[in-house]
Amino acid sequence: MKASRLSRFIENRNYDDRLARELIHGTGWMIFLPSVNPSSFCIGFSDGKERWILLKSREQCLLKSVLLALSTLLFFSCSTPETNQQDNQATKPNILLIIADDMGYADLGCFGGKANTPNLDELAQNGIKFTNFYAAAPNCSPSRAGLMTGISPSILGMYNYRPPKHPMHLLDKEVTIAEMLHEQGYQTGHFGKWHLGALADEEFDHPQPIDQGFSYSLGTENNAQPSHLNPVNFIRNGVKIRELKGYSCQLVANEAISWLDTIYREDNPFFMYVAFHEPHAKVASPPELVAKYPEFPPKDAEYLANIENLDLAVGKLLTRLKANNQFDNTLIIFSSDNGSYRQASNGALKAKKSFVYEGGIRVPGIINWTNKLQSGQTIEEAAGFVDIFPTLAEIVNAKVESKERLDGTSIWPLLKGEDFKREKPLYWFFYRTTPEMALRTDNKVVLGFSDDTLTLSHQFVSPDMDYIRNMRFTRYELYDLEEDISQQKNIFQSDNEAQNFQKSIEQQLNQIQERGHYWKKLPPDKPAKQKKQKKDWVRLK
Ligand SMILES: [Ca+2]
Repeated sequence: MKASRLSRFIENRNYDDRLARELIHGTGWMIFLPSVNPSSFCIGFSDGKERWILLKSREQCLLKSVLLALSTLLFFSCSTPETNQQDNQATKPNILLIIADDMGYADLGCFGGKANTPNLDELAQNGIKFTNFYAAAPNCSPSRAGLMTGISPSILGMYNYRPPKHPMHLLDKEVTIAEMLHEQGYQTGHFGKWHLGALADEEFDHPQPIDQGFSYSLGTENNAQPSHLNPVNFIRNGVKIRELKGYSCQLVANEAISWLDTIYREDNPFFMYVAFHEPHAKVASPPELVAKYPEFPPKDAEYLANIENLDLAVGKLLTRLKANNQFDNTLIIFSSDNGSYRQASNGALKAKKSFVYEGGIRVPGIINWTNKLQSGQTIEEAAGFVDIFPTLAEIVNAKVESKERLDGTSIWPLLKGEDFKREKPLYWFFYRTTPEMALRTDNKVVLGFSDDTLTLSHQFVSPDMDYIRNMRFTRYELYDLEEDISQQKNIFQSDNEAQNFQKSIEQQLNQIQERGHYWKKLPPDKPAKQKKQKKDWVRLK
């Protein structure tokens, strides 16, 4: 049974007394499933039909304790689709999507960085390195929403990063990579940061990883707390767990390996979404790795060691795949959800995390698939997060409903060395900083400034929605990225095609304003004293 359908049963509180009685009297067979709500749990009852009941833990606590021991094993026998199981392994690749959090364009060794990253460097060397690879937004939540759906986060309504206890989330109706692959017979697992909505929070009825296509999940709603070391806020399949000992990236890699060893069944291909928390602040790194960077100030050494620790965790995962002869037929994608908050980590790029200048959005991009892709390639064509969904859909031959909603284009022809034509320009919208929007066509990027006087609370608050709906650009910048990667020479006044670029970005803004999800119930505005001036990169510098 499809996980999202199960969640709808849970949402509908589809409680059936007769089924409950049969269950308790032991006819038929039953499956325990962790519920999205930690105070309740769900029991599946099979009598040839897919019927499900929800029991509250207080009412049935004894039953729960007996069933808990059976849960993990049986959970997966339920959530695996029944079709396409026989020939998937031969025809479809395993897919491993690895995302770093706040890693800059120039952090990895193979991108000229100072951190020691042999595993990711080797992955790039034996695969494809993208030098113009883009996150979907300059911040966590919107970028991950674009990655999961192939749709611009501003259309999805993910206009901002998602603060704790906030209504904004990736809507259940959106189809994620995990849902698309699950339908194609993939066994799916999420490991690490989520940041697409509230996790295991009774106050918010947000779709959980299981509702978005992941049949297994261990991770956090947002960042590892109190830091990467011994995090206390991990949630496994809807259940909050206690402090875990160790560093976040190693814990996440260990869980992914454990999933492969004990839960994954090799008659299906797998999709693993590994979203490391590193190197997002608060950084914590093993002292022996920090000691390898004595020439750097302590804070920088801690950051670089953090990148190295992430690389070691990636190496551990790859070693596991190689040991089981799974590496060669695994399509591996590595990137970061936005640019670094550390300027040096973005190399020559202008600005950093939260800005739509290149430093906020251009990130490392590596794709490796030994069985199919030529090694040692460098691709300069612009590509990015929103392209991943259509690319994977093409590779696994999945039918995409509402294809016209996709903002990304399949880069499968590009990966194979064939002609590639982007269907829609890449663009980035982030209203909390200025410029508010960037749109790239070939080598040129146009930026729009609203020059508003909006002051900002830290949250996405009620007046912001109307600001997004009504804002207008009052000035523009244009850069030729092939000539000017650092965006130092604004050619808007001199470029012959400037008016066309202006028209393109205005039209795209209009589409956001017409089609972007409208949040009706947002937190109220904050008192003026809690507000900050909107960040402007030029003024900041
Ligand atoms: Ca981030």
